[in-house]
Amino acid sequence: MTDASTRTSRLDAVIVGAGFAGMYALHKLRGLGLSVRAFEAGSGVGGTWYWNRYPGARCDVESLEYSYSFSDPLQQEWEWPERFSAQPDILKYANHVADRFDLRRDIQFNTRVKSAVFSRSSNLWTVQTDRGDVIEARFCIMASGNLSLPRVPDIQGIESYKGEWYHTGQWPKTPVDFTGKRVGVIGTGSSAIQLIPVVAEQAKHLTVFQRTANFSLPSGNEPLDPAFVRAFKQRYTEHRAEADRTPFGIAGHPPPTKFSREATPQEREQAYTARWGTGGNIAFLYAYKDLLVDKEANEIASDFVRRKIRETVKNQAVAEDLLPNDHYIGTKRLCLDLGYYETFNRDNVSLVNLRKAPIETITERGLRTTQAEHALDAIIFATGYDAMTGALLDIDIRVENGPSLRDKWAAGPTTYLGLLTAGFPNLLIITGPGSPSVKSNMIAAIEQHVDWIHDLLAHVKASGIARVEADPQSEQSWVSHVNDVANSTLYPLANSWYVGANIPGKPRVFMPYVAGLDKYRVICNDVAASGYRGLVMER
Ligand code: FAD
Ligand code: N01
Repeated sequence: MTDASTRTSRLDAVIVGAGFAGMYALHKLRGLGLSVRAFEAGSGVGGTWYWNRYPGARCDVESLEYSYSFSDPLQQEWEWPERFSAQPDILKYANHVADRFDLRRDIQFNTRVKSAVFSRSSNLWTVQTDRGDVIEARFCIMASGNLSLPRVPDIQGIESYKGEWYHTGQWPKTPVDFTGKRVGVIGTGSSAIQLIPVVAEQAKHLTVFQRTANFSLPSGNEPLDPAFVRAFKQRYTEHRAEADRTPFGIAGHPPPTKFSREATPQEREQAYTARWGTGGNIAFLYAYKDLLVDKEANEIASDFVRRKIRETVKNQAVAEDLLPNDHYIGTKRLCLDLGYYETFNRDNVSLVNLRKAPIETITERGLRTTQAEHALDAIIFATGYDAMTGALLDIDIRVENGPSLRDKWAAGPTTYLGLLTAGFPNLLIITGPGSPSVKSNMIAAIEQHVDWIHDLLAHVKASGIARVEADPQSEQSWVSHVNDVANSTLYPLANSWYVGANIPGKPRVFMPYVAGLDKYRVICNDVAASGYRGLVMER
């Protein structure tokens, strides 16, 4: 593996991050004849899939969809082994893409960008890294990820703990063997729900510390049938075009035609039963048009899943603790699992309901709640991320003699289209707050963003423009629109990372744009066709 370790001091564009966003941005911007370099904190490509090596990690959007569409030869030649592929296979794919498009020569690994300061007199960003690089660049492209800053909660006593501890988003490269160990998992989000069944198979005893019960559906994962894949690939291009016209960037699920109230109880039962276990959270949420906007409709779907939990978990006291009752189904990321609820039927697994017995402290030997001390050889923090804004605000981004991005976003992030933020010229954000990103197939969202940024930079180059930034009024209108759309749904009601509720002190702002990737794409195309309405450009 070669590493672009020579330090160029002047570039057209710096890209922060070499996950799926940074890799594609590098590929596309090279095509404009720009000098570009990506800086990546990890030692390899893949982003999420480089860091999340925890047992059980896999995608929840089917692999034939959760993959790049920009190159037909790539999508034709790549063979996914499973419907929802596991992390090692997704990382293999990322490495294949890096090799196939010769990306590594312009990626500097093991390098964290610490600051980026824009000068309005030179129209250049000065970017500094933790390895002492100082780079001047006209454009700064933030591909730093919105689930890339792992968060270990401030639980007192952690420094005194004598056992091993891990965070799912910073998993060691060498597999961890939990055989014969007493393991504790803190959290029951998507990461935990994937990890728990696998670790339970190994550990002597697994204790799951749950603060908020979550909804999960059986994924129905299975090896991909070669005949199915052959047929799928024959119409890959049409399939991707169809996906572009859907809210989630995923084709193959007919959009709902009925409201829940228009169906009889028997019809609803049939609809949810047909979707249970067939895989895909989209299929489930697509049962009726109003599932994510109408409380009553949602409650019926939520109740269906609660019944399934009661039927699956033998110990009814444990089942009751596992019943989600603090949010509407789908308003937090709807998890997919492989035997999550079944795992609680194992003799070596126990559940601690932290609502009844909150954590008091981590001790030398394990973890103490208000009711008991749990001796643990290992603790796994499946406690999530400082999402959407964390990685961006971790970098000191500022304009010379002006406020920093941290100052500007102190009350919550504001952007135009999720792509630019007023007052920070020549800064482009991929999957930023105010974009559909996490509410869609993220690779589809990434491709749409990068293509739009590519076209903007082509326009800037052709027109001799030195500085491009969002107009503050247009940004304000976009923020209001994002809020209006969110407030017409049930999403903002949940205490999720979509509103920053998982980080104490983070302003409560609903960050994703939930009108759908299809509608968003039309808006972005329209902005470009209008000569970039809402952007201020200076020569
Ligand atoms: P990332 O993959 O997060 O890459 C960002 C990169 O930037 C990282 O490698 C990071 O090291 C680097 N970086 C950040 N800050 C700096 C800095 N200051 N200096 C240098 N480097 C920096 N989405 C889906 O649509 N479907 C799924 O099935 C799905 N599954 C997921 C499973 C897990 C476990 C997680 C955590 C997320 C999942 N997601 C999924 C969301 C996933 O993050 C995106 O799909 C996608 O991989 C994001 O790509 P990215 O390049 O934007 O960001
Ligand atoms: O993180 P999360 P995640 N004490 O924030 C708990 C994507 N993803 O890594 O709900 C006790 O969802 C917290 O409890 P509560 C996907 O987009 C996808 O699991 O805050 N518990 C919660 O249970 C996902 O949404 C896949 O009360 C504490 C958990 O930790 C996103 O990444 C797989 C706590 C955190 O859940 C993040 O998922 C994995 C504390 N102090 C990830 N602090 C796929 O399947 C936090 N918790 C594709």
